Amino acid sequence: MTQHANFLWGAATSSYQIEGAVNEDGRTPSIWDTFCATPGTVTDGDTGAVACDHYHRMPEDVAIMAELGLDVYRFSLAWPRVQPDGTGAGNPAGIAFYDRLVDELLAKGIRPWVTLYHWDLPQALEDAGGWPSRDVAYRFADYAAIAYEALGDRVSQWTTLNEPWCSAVLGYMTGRHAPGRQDARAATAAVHHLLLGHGLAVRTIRDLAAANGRSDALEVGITLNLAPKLPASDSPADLAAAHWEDGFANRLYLDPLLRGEYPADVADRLGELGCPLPVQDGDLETIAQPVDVVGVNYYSSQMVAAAPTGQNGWPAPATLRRDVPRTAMDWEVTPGALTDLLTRLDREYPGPAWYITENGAAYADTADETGYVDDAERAEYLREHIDATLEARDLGVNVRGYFAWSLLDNFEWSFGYDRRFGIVRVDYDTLERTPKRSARYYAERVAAEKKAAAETGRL
Ligand code: PNW
Repeated sequence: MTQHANFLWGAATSSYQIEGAVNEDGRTPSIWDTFCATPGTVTDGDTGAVACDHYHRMPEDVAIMAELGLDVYRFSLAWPRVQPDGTGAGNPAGIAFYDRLVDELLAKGIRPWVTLYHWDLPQALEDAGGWPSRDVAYRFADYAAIAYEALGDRVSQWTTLNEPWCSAVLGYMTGRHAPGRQDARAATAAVHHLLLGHGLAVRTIRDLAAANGRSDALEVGITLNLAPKLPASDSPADLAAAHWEDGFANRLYLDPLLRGEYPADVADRLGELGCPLPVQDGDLETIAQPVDVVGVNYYSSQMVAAAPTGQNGWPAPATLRRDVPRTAMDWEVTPGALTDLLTRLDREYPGPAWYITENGAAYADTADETGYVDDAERAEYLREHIDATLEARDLGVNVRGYFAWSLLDNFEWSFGYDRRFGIVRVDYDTLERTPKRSARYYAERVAAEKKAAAETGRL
């Protein structure tokens, strides 16, 4: 694995949230196209059919990244563009878009960082059972091979999955995300098959990189959404509630990936609830393939208290509202918990390089007549969380980069276009892009940090 000379500064997006062009060049429907077409699922009936029209405006968006001085751009591939049926051969016309994107980035000196799966599963694979079906893990590894064969000559940074918790829990348990199923047993099967798919894909990518003499440059890993769960008091009941929440949200992914075993307390409880993890012989070895990188998507932390057991015996701890600022998502702004999270990760799961692969905030933006947004709150949110990240680095944590979420205002899943996370405004009538104050802040901060790093010669 490569150690970069410097901390990397970037911004992130995902395919369904920005691309639009859902029927072009052989792309087939994903579970999000289907979900958006289902009444009552997404605010105002919004869909990703046009989104930011990034598919047609990609060079303009890369030019904005270059103006901001970004080192690296994290984006995802739409599986139904690359391999429309979710099985079989790749689709040259769909792959050509990512070829152009990668070439445009490299021409501007921006490193491409590819995520293979940011939630847009080909509908054909959901129809075949989706992530609760073991077969989809093997289909994912085949897709990873197609993607790596197409782009691996120019892309060294590969992330398998974005936030498997969201895919499994929001997709198959609460039904808030596509495919909108509400079946806890299916959700825990999805957890295991997502992780298995990750491990199979890591193995596939490493083998292909080795066969092509590219292993030295390769950095492969996964991105998790991790949120500290803080007990409301030292009472045994509150401590147990926080431990369960940490187990179900965080340890259920970290432990198999980085220690090769599911956390026994969580796995046992899921079994008792009739929702076992469908582990077969050899699966944990596959899941625990060494990774170079673990991406951390961090937005908030939660304070947890004991509460009566919920539906069907599921633990249902209460989340307490603290007296702290909140974003338009109603998420509490808790930058200090990010420093604590990173120090805990490096201590309890040593080995990988950590990157903040998403961090940002939705606020109720108001644009002036030129489209400019004076989003002082978002700039402040970024400042506090960059400070928190660099504090962890200065404490010795192996954290190597930071990505703002998001480059552009975009399709915020079940909230549609009603929540804006961009550092760049998108006018959804004209599709015009206008950097916000937060983008100026970020560009200045990145420039200052790079200058300081060059002066001190810091690695
Ligand atoms: C992440 N939750 O999603 C995703 O990676 C992005 O695509 C998304 O736009 C961003 O965060 C902002 O929401 C999450 O309910 C969605 O805890 C929901 C949750 C967490 C992350």
